[in-house]
Amino acid sequence: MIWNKEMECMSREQMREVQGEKLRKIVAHAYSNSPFYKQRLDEHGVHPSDIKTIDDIVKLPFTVKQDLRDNYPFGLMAVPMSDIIRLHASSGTTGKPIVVGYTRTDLDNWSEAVARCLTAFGLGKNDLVQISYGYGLFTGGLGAHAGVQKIGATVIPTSSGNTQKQMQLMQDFGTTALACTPSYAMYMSDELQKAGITLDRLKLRVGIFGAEPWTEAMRQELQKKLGVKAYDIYGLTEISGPGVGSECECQCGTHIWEDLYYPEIIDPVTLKPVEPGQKGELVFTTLDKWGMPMLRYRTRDLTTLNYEKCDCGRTCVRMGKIMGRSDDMMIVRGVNVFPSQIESILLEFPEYEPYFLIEVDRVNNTDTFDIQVEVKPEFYTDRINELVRIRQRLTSRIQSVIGIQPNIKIVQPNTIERSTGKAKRAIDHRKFE
Ligand code: DLL
Repeated sequence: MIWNKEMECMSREQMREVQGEKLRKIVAHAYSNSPFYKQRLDEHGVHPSDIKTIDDIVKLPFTVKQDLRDNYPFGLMAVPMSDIIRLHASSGTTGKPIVVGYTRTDLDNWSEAVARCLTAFGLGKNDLVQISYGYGLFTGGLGAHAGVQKIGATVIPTSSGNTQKQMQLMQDFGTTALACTPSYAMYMSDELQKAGITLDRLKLRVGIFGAEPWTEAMRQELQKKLGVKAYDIYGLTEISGPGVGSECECQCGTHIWEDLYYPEIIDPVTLKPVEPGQKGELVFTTLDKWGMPMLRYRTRDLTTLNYEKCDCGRTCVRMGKIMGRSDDMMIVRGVNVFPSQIESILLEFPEYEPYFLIEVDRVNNTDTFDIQVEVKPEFYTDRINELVRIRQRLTSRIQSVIGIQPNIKIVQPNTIERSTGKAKRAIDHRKFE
């Protein structure tokens, strides 16, 4: 099923027309109503009249997270506050939170985007969707909520946490779809197993997982453990929230709803567009968001775009899995390390749990690279030789994939903190002056 066939399946030429038309309007709106954008565009010598087709987007300057921080809280709004009917915020790890504001039209467009995602997952009126993303300033809970209502399915607004109750309701209500971060889904599946709740007592069939990077190996694991088809849903606060794009039944790339959110991939160093299909930093322009439009916002997410038509019939561009944020990437002893690489490797080993914590520090001018991992309780034996052997295999595998040798620390089962939201999987203790 396709929620909005017209927008999701139009030809590339038509889409470019729609995008060009919308870009002209949103740039004119931002220029006339946001002092921030007026100044930015003036400084770059660009005027709204320079924007004629979607190709002209490259004339626009970029917007970055620091712009949102510098203009905290409402400096990027392009409508009077009386037209803003919702605020969300994202705290990030450092500094002031960033704040976003939505008009009624913005909320409608956002729920339209989420409705497209949910329909692409095969959900409809008869489904019961348990939303275990956090409700509140985080966009996950309320964003997913509005989309579920839009398609006429039943919302079970549990928010995150209180896992025992989540499991109870899941059984009692016959939840058919679970929406949460993949790390919370993994934790929940372990708890279900511990509680002896077998899959035949559940009606789950779809997982709506996103808000953090996760690997194909993790998908296989979650599908097996929860008895669902696990779909990726992507989004970010600055651009609206969950539902900027999602997979379809083919599970072969995340369709971006391009009539609402225009994606580009740039080289994060030269800031020039990369060759088609190449990896780079994802940049979004919101084409239909009026409260707080974003022009060429640099997401820091690293991925690729594929414009080939999908087997599902949708023509909207497909984004590859997010490799990680360029912010998350750590350079350890000169080598790029992404937490998702460790996740994939751990899932290759039946002995290990997919929970881990990377800690990097610098001692005597050399980077240390420690990884805490848990073995499954049945492998956590007193036989020290056994553990040494398992540890050695993991060390070699990580060294061969990443190129540097980690110091693996096997910790007791259930030691690494379980997450009900976005998992924290790396800590960098190094001080860079
Ligand atoms: O995480 C919005 C969201 C909520 C998306 C629920 C999906 C589901 P932020 O807190 O602003 O918003 O974080 C946005 O999270 O730039 C990516 O780095 C990461 N991210 C979000 N979805 C995915 C995904 C929400 N499916 C940041 N895969 C983004 C990988 C993701 N990373």
